[in-house]
Amino acid sequence: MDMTPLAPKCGVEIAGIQLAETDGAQLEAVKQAVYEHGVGLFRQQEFSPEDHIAFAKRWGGIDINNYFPLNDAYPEIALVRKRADQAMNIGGAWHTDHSYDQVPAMGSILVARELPPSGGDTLYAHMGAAYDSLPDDLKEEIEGLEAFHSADHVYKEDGLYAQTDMGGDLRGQDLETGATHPVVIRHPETGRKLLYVNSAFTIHIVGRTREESLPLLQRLYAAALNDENQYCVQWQPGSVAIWDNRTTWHNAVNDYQGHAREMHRITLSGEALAV
Ligand SMILES: O=C(O)CCC(=O)C(=O)O
Ligand SMILES: [Fe+2]
Repeated sequence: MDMTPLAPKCGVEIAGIQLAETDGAQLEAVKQAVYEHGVGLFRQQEFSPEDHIAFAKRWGGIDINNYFPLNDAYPEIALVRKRADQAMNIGGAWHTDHSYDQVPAMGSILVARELPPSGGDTLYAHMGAAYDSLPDDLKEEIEGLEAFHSADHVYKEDGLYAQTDMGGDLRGQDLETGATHPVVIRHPETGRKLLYVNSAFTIHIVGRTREESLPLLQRLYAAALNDENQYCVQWQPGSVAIWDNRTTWHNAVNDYQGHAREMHRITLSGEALAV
């Protein structure tokens, strides 16, 4: 197994293994690499839906996403799909999945099933590197703060997606979400400090209104992205990415109008987050 960092501070390509055939020691090494680098990229995988489910079960628990359409034959697999005639995609802005849950999903295993002729990349950004790059006064300012997260403005029947041509595909539009997490968390496995707010789901700092919170949140969002801590996954047939929602943000680039794209996603269960 060969591990090659992909950007100075985000992502690792893991070659020389087939995920469907990993032994216990390889699985452990893959987990540590994903926790540390935020996203692991695997090329030329023979990875059927059955392999996908079996691998996710070996990793840990599976969370069923409440919103995305499910694969009829394999209910553990969510379809991250854009039809050729659709304009809106899923996840087309910087975010971290499930921060609106009190126990957020650990991450996802995403498998490319149908790709557009070009484009359709996924960007990742490392929130440990983002935290480290904050100026000292900003680090001090956010010490001990908590933030409230929700997905209601995105997924509910009057939310962002419902107003687009993707709304009809979604489930769970009557759900209500809300969770509070520290603004800076420690990774449960690596112990690294990570910035844990994101512009898609973080609503406000606890104890402040949204209006009072926005200047600080926007400073953090602007500081969180830089060339060194971002990596762009260019999908190919057979590509699989496994990412850690605590360590990274991601953003699915919607630049392939007129073409379909379909990814299979299994969401991995996580744990409560703490400083
Ligand atoms: O389609 C992608 O590349 C990722 C979409 C996304 O945000 C997700 O599956 O969580
Ligand atoms: Fe996402």
